[in-house]
Amino acid sequence: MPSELEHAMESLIMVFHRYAGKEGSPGTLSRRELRTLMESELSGFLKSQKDPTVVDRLMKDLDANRDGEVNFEEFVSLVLGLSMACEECYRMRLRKTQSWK
Ligand SMILES: [Ca+2]
Ligand SMILES: [Ca+2]
Repeated sequence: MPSELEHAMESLIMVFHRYAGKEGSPGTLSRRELRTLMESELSGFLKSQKDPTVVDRLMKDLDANRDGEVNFEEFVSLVLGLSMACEECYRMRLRKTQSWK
């Protein structure tokens, strides 16, 4: 039985490959695959971004090796960035509830 963290890592890998395998290279996300992934798996984040070019800008930022595709390493840096933002919100909420006591 995998632990919570092991399960989270496995989910990350599974989600990446589910979308990366749709077209072109099965090991990397094309722009269209990234968009589909964002729309299905990160729709909350996408909705909070009013800019319609957010996926294009994200793609440019993430593509560290400039090959026009997002590999797993580049994808993980996106998840990491979003997780850090979420953790910050979490801490802020925590602090608020504590100050109410
Ligand atoms: Ca692909
Ligand atoms: Ca790349």
